[in-house]
Amino acid sequence: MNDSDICSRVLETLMRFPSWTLLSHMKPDGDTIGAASALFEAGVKSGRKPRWIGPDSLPPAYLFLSHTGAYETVKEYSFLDGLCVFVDCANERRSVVGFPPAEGGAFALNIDHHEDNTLYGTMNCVVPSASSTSEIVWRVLSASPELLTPEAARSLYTGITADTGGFAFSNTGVTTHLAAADLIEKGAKPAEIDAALKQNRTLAGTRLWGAAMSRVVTWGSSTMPCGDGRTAPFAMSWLTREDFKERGAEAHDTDSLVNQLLMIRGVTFAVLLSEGGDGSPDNGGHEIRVSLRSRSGSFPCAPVARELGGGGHPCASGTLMHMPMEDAIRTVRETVDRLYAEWTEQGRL
Ligand SMILES: [Mn+2]
Repeated sequence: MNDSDICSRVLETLMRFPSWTLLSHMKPDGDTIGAASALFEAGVKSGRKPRWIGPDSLPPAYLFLSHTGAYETVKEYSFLDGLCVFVDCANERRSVVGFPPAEGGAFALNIDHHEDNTLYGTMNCVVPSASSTSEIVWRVLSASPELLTPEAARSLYTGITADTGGFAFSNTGVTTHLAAADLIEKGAKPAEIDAALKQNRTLAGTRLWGAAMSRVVTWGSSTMPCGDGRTAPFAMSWLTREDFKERGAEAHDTDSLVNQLLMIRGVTFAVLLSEGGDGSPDNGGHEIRVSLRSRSGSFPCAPVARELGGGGHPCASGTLMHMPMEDAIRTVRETVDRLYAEWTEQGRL
């Protein structure tokens, strides 16, 4: 079955169920929020009563999108029936804990673009060639234009810009721009969306970025040394709990900060470590969120993330580490160096 067949079957499936539960992934990003917001709108337009849940609260920057007020933070469930739509979740553990539920006869529809998606759904609509889940949802809803309202168009355009870094990453393709053009025609306003997403950094967040920028380090490897006119390919920075506290900054203030490290000349691989939690053993102890980005087609960051217990895309991935910051910094750096050396040895670079 080709991608457009799958997309039309998704629409049929959606229309078969009178109640929908939309599930977004943990630490929700623009894509899972935009795509779910548009599906919620489509549900309302087609006379359904959708519900929208996820394990973490939505970042304030996205609250301008429709139906975000209906979003519920739910950590765990034991009962689910009707249609459950997993939105942008590579595996079922990325969303609310408890799937498959002990009770209820839920039909799981898995709509995603991660290439490591585990196909956990009753029905899987996984299109790795799509820039974003929002792009897939655009294809799905396009077959029924009355569902693609100006509000839905705004949400999907937001999801696509978020996952493509504003049409800049290598996942941006012809279809991405066709989708964007169609969404503008349907009522999405690029400048309004850009202002909502980008002109909203707090002063505390700005100062936090300053702290991360001022301590960034770069390094080479035994096979790609610095010097001799070559620049270091790896960059790393970190933020401790104290950094956040001193400036009154919050966890979501680091959103997209790691991408800035990729703007250093010569850098193709960037890492940001950011400390969360309260550090007490009762609450899980140390919690370091690791964000990885790669611009190099030959050395993706997903294998590094997997080695550290996480996952993601070739150009953007992440993991969570439970150890003191100094140990996490050392472990990440050693893992990058080791994998890079291995890949060089295997002639993959
Ligand atoms: Mn996505």
